[in-house]
Amino acid sequence: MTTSSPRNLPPFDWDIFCCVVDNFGDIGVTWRLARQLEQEGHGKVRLWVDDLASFARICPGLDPAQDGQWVAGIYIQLWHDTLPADVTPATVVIEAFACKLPAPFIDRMAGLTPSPCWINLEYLSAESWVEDCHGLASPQRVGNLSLNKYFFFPGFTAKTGGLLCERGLIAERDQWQQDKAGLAAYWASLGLPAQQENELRVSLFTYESDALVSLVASWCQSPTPVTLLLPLGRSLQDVLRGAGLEQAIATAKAGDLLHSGNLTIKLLPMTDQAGYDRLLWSCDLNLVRGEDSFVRAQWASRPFLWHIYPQEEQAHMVKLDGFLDHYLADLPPDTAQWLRAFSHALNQGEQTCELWAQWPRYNASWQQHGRSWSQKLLTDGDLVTRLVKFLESRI
Ligand code: TRH
Repeated sequence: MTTSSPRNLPPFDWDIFCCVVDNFGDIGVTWRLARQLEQEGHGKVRLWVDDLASFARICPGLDPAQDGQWVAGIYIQLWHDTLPADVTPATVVIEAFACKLPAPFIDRMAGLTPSPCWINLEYLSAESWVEDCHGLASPQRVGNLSLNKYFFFPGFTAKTGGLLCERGLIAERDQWQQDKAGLAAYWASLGLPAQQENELRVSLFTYESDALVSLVASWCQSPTPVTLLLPLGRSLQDVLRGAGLEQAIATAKAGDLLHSGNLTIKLLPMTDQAGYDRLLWSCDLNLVRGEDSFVRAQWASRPFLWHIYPQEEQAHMVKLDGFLDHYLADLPPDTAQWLRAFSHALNQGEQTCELWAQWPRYNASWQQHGRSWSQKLLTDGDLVTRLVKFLESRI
């Protein structure tokens, strides 16, 4: 189960294990966590990833052919069946999303004194049970030893682990959003003119949904211009169908600029995460998905719609409503009702034309809400601050 490799690696403070289930969310979250820990001075981080090709899509500096490599100050180790012979577990070992650590690695953890602090970083959910489970210990038997594994749940309330948000991110966002010349230069870098006074700019990074077809059709018929920024991916077909541009599906590529009625569609390549954040900060409305883009849309402080990752037996709708209960709590009841109906329609593939027709009525209060919401989320600190505090009370 082990191979030797002369690598002269430093002792690590953090080992983070990530199994890429599908798409980019698992690696997206762990990569942000790794960088934030390193950049904010919490020590040396090693990130174990089982799929470097997916990772490279959001991290252009990564070479998927390397077994081990340093990127942005993080040591990235390809996680395969064979554990490097010289591996010593770090002080803190994070198993992301219950990804199951390799048994020989757990044996080595158990052989250390003091043993590493073992954290299972869970998926984000706004459901109320999360508060009861956050921070709980689960004793694990390793030979005749016992190691505690702690459940760490991200979340939206003080009794959870909070959300990933880098120090300085909010100030950077504010500066970006206030810098008119900078924004014009950004749009120009994407091959677009500066935004017109009455124009709406929307980013869209969702899964497939029939709801997109009717939404995009509404934008085509909008009395004012709409520009859609569309990173190439799973929503392409529905979007182009909605725009009546089926013939462009087969040949669509990043950089293309398409027109239908009052809608302009700009197809974008995937960028690194900082580039995606800037896209979210620049748009008036963001359609996002999964876990990480969903959180980042909240830091953009702009209206957003969440296309949640679909689960069996509609379990995701319970999660969606759990979030909406928090998110909509401070909005006027009619705005809240409309937004809930809109979120349900997007997630259940229903018609959205009539819902979209209400946008001019609710847009202003939604915009305003975006700002207060992002401030409220940080009242009790970001995820890394809470994680470090949690560990201090355990180590
Ligand atoms: O990609 P996702 O759908 O990921 C997931 C996974 O499927 C996972 O298994 C599931 O459990 C989880 O969703 C809920 O959505 P997410 O989480 O938004 O991740 C996308 C990542 O891609 C995010 O880190 C942002 C990043 N990204 C870029 O870095 N550049 C880009 O251009 C774009 C469009 C996204």
